[in-house]
Amino acid sequence: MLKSISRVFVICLSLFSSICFAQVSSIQNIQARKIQSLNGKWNYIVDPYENGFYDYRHEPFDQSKTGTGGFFDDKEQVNKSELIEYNFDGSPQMNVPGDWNSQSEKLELYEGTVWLRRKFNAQPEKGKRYFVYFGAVNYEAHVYLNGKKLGIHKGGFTPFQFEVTGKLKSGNNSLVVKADNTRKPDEIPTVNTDWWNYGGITRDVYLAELPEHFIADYKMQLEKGSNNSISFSLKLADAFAGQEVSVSIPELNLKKDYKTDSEGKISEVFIWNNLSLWSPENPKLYTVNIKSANENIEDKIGFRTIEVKGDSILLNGKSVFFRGISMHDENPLLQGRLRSQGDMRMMLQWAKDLNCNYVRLAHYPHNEEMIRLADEMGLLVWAEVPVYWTISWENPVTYANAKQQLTDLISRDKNRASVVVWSIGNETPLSAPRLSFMSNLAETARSLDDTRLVAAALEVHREGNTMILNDPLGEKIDLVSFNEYAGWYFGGVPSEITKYDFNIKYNKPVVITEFGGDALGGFHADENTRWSEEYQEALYKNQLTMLSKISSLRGIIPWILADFRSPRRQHPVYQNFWNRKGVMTETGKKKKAYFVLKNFYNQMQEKYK
Ligand code: GCB
Repeated sequence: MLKSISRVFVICLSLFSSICFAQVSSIQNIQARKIQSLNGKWNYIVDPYENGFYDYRHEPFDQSKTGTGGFFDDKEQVNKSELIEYNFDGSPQMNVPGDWNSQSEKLELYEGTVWLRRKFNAQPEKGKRYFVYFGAVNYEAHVYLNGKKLGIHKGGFTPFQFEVTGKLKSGNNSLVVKADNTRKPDEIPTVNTDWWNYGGITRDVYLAELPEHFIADYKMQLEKGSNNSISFSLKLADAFAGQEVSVSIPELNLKKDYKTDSEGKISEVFIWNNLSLWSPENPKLYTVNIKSANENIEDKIGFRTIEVKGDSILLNGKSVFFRGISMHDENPLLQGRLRSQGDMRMMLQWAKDLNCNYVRLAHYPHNEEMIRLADEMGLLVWAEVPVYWTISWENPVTYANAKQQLTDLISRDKNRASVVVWSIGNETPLSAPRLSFMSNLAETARSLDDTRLVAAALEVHREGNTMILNDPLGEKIDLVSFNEYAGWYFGGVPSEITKYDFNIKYNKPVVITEFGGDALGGFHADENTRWSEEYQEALYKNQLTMLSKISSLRGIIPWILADFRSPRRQHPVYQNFWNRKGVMTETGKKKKAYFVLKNFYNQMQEKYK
């Protein structure tokens, strides 16, 4: 189950090049390692024609045998007659982490290649291993150190790293990233989404220094359905046997000593009674220390169970109602991706103020820090991969990409008590190839982690006034979750919503993953007037009345906490590239619907006490 850093998937693009690229699952708990931050000001060059990558015959410089001319060389003119048509030092700077769209007006709508360069000092020591680690780059990253290609990574929201042992220079080093956020039909996500395609190095960058035989990965969680059976496993970066490792939780006086086996692994399940279980009401985290000869990793881990029984969801054995809200990885105030812990805390605090116990982090993996904050602040999490709308279901490379993103998400967040649901996608249209693609993803999620629920946001279809859910994928997942936009995309004005009823094929807990409608904050009219706060308020009231008819309703996650940016939303008066379905505006003002929802959550909290 554990994925090792040494498990290298080498994908050779040998048909058209001699370059190979490697993907490894990321180092567990990077923040607790010896790291040097490579965040800060990076120089950048906007390159719409990819001049820095291809020569005039459109041959990639970094694959030609006759020397290079690519921007990754980061050349400076030394001889006055030398021709070099780029210069990082003279180019503008942007903040990393940070999307480019929100940092330069010129780049607001830009999709394509931007080169980013950071110079840094290093003093590599013998016997140590070094990695450059990226929290996320959207979407395709080509990474170069001192002019040499380290590799390629695809996928805009998951971490990755490249080993630079032996490649790092003592003194000054040049790290160059070609980030390309061009949308393509066969990628994950595909060309069509309802969110801003923020490009760039959107999460932290580190240089990590690690000892030989370092601890690549570990997992510590309660076994499914048990409140005292702790499963612990660990994997070194290599198959080194006999490494002594101790694990302790000082607060519990718990200490265990192990030795790695011939594969460099440890795996044990042990009983420990009287754990204070994690829940939104009691977000208890224990400090866990994992020590080997050369490492001392500290983590904060919560223990809880999550299960489905019939149509109930049991958190620590007790029936729970998900008082949810969706959010994007976006700070509406800055109109860009969340860049700091402060940004993230603000969004989660807004959810808490609404009396939520649950957040859907839509529609792709959010920052690791966000999940750690959810652990700390007591919010359950629905975590998702960007398998969104019309994916290329029949392309095996697309499937491999989706599977990798899901694997990397689960690998990164498996020790976070807050995460209770792995979502394998959103609103994917019914077809046989899609069913097989999605079923395989569901199996992947279960094989990597059998302690959490697996779900997807499905769709309903309508016959008369009945909304029918009979998607065959429903068999393979734990929740009946679907998006439903009565009163907005269909069904007339809000007062007509209550005419609907439901025909749901599966006897499983129902968690509505989306409903909602747009309202421009501050625009007031009667409840039949589109875009008004009153329309949205009436929509919420009637939705809640309609949904309360579902006896197996165990949660709702309205769409969405705050207005967010989307190129699909073009009404010049009401939208202006904003999706206005937030119950809060882009400046954090509460719309009328906010209070309807909060009131409902207060009632649900009482009911499920
Ligand atoms: C949906 C999508 C979400 C959109 C929303 C909308 O069903 O899942 O990403 O933003 O509808 O506003 O239409």
